[in-house]
Amino acid sequence: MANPLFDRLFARHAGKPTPFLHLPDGTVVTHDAFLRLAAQFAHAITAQGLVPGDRLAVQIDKSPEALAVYAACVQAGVVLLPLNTAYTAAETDYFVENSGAKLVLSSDTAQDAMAPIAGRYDAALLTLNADGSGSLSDAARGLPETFDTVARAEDDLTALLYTSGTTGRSKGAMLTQGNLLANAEVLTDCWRFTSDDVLLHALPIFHTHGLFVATNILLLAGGSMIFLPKFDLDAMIAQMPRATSMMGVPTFYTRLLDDPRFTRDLTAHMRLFVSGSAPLLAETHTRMEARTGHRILERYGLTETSMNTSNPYDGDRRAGTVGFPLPGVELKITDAASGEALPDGEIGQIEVRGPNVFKGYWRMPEKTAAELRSDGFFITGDLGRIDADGYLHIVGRNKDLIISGGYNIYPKEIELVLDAQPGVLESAVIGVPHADFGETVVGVIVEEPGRTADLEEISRAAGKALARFKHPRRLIVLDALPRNTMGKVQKNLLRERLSDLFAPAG
Ligand code: MLC
Ligand code: AMP
Repeated sequence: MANPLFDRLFARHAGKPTPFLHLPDGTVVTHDAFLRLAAQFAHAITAQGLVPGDRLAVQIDKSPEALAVYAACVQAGVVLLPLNTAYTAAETDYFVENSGAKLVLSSDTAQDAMAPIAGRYDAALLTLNADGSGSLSDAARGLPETFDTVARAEDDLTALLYTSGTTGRSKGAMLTQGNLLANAEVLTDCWRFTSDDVLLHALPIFHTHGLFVATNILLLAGGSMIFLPKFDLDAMIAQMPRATSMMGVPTFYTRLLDDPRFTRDLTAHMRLFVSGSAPLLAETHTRMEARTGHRILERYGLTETSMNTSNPYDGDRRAGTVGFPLPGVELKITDAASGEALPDGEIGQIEVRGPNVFKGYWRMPEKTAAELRSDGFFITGDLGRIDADGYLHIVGRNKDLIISGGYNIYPKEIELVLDAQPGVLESAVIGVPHADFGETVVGVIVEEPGRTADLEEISRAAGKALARFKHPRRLIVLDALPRNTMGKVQKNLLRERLSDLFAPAG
């Protein structure tokens, strides 16, 4: 019986002793070993009572076993809900409740914090640690190494990826088998991935970039990945000579370029460097070419759509642009007020349609209707312009969003926490330029009349409520927030005023 995603990405490798994952300690996980483990996990997961369509929430460290959970879910028709390991218990609580997850997977160390959450929503709890140990592995040991793949249609869900919202409530983007497969096929082709490729993989696997873009392409092409637990400069430099390709966020590139060991020689074996998830400075592009001779290939995507545009593999990769729509993707620039398409050259909102575009937000029909038009076009919230040669330039966002080191941070969520603190009348959270993370979070606070806000106490409160990467790196007290005549906070003015906060000294 058919399961398009499993058949195309995984089943074709069954029984093959070819390398799939190269681990930093020299161990190699073959395709065959990976699939046998995935089948055992599929048995262990379904033994918990999960049936096709049920959700499995995972908040676990990156490891080959963690990746096998993805394969197991696809094979068993279970919907995967990967969560950033940095999320606090309070944040995770919402995802488990909203998704109605039947099973939660955490590490042993997080088990005590997770147990009450799982208990509250009647979900089972198992563990999987970075070294592959845990109660899931215990349960899987000795189970059959093959699993009867569950039949799925292209329209069936594979994953729920939560993206934050401008209202502060995260939304679960429903990604189908067809969405992921279409994108993987197009990208494998456009970026010329083959079974000879070895991808240097240092991205987290709880976001679309590391989980779907990187992994699905390499599975489809039959290549392998040097699978690092996270971005680590020394490990990247050590492994680079064995790799043919790398996918990263701009911070990867600026960190590599700040290291004198990152040279033309070190990258001589590489054929492709891809960047995305955040704007790549033209300066980084230029420095990269001058240092290594490689021109970074920048592409543009979103959780809801996977990848939409890419600079060309052959042809001019233009700094400061994200290239052309991928085959099968329709893209238009529209007027935000009327929704009408604008002529090339004009700035407007970017809308996309194609087999890559998600099915909607989990159990949020109003939010789906607000962003996904009935004709299939998705309103990305990004602002762009198409130049005379057809290249797309992203010029801004009409959603209030900060991207720090490739992580999306919605100011509203942080403002809600700041506003609730004693002595705070109101707050505005903005992103300011930061050399390492691209942008970083700054909280602007207005105190209640006659009261003083205790900034240290506020930082502590934010620390409890929010994942570390969302914490304001600076809290600034102002007498008032700048507002326009409609009463709306003018964050652009705050950004201008505070743009030098993290500027390098001198
Ligand atoms: C870690 N920290 C961050 C951070 N990552 N703070 C802000 N922004 C981030 N992105 C915190 C750490 O908790 C730590 O806190 C401090 O900052 C310094 O940590 P570090 O050691 O310098 O960070 P590191 O662990 O090296 O992580 C940085 C990073 C990582 C850039 C390598 O964030 C990363 O891998 N980002 C990739 C994100 C990604 O995959 N995005 C794709 C989304 S999909 P303390 O306590 O020490 O101060 C998408 C669609 C698309 O957007 O188009 O692809
Ligand atoms: P996410 O919601 O995490 O999937 O992030 C998607 C957002 O990342 C997009 O809406 C863009 O704002 C941003 N993004 C992704 N790729 C690029 C890029 N190459 N240049 C600029 N912004 C990008």
